[in-house]
Amino acid sequence: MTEHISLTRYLVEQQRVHGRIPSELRLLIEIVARACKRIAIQVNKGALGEVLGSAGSENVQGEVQKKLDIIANEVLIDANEWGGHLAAMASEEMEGIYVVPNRYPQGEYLLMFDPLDGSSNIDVNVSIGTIFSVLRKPNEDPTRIEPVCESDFLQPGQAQVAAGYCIYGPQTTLVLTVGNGVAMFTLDREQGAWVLTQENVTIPADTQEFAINMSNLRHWDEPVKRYIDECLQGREGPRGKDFNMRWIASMVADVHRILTRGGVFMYPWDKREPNKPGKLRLMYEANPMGWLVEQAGGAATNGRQRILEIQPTELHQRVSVVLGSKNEVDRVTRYHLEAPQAA
Ligand code: AHM
Ligand code: MG
Repeated sequence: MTEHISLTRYLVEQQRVHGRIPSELRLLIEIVARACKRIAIQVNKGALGEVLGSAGSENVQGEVQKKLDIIANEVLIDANEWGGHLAAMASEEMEGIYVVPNRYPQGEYLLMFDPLDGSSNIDVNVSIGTIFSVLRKPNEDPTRIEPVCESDFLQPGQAQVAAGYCIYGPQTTLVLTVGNGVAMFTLDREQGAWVLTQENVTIPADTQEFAINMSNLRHWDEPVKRYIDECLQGREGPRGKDFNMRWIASMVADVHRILTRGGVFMYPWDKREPNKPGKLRLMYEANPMGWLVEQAGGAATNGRQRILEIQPTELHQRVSVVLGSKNEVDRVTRYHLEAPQAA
């Protein structure tokens, strides 16, 4: 019989063998995983649970909130505020940070999340997910008296101590890194348990599959046009091979495919809103996904710079994203560096 390794056992062994996870961080990860189970239940109910459709409100980014965006955000906050492991949380759905209320002890970690990524897929029953990123509160100076604040979150992605996502698809899968490779856990619904189903996830360095919203082609910058145009020329073009395209419109699902069989995902800067560096958010989308991809042997850049090295200046900062199979990401990055920089 195959031995089932639970999430708890995996984390305990990471702690014991690799000395990676202090018990408070283990508690944090387990609580996030439990919250994802609750979100999965709501997602599965769909129309029966009256969770579909718009909530009739907008978030700080001016995007219409779906009912499930708000439900997932509340589930994550309720699950995490009492454990004593966190100082504060930040979310795509909240303008400012959420400081752990005074009635609970404050811990040393900071949690960020996109509670429900791929919102446009909810009502059409296509895969969606929850993305999370964990940082340590900086300046652990015992004499510090100022309360935790937004600037404590503004750390580059390479400071993350844990990151992952949960995909709500045909299976519910939790994908996690604590800096020692990437592990995948599938939700066993009969047991209510997360079971380790893949360890040492590896992205092949080469690929013949790209993911980009092609309808934005006319708005892209030259290096992105050059790369995609070469892919589209297939076997007859400079790449000498045919490429396939996939676009699920949920970063979680596109990244999950790339972690499973390789590929390159791009959400580049475009001319529609030239003042925005990109569509996706750095702190709770690009950083955790970038770290997972790097931990699986892939690469993640904004076209010019490694995503994990970007010094954030705002909580809801946006960024251009190129991630996945290393040789393709390196190529796209080279095309950007060779081109004159856009104004
Ligand atoms: P969301 O966090 O509001 O759901 O938006 C982010 C999503 C990504 O998951 C996905 O890659 C992209 O936006 C889809 O964009 P588009 O609408 O251009 O297909
Ligand atoms: Mg998102």
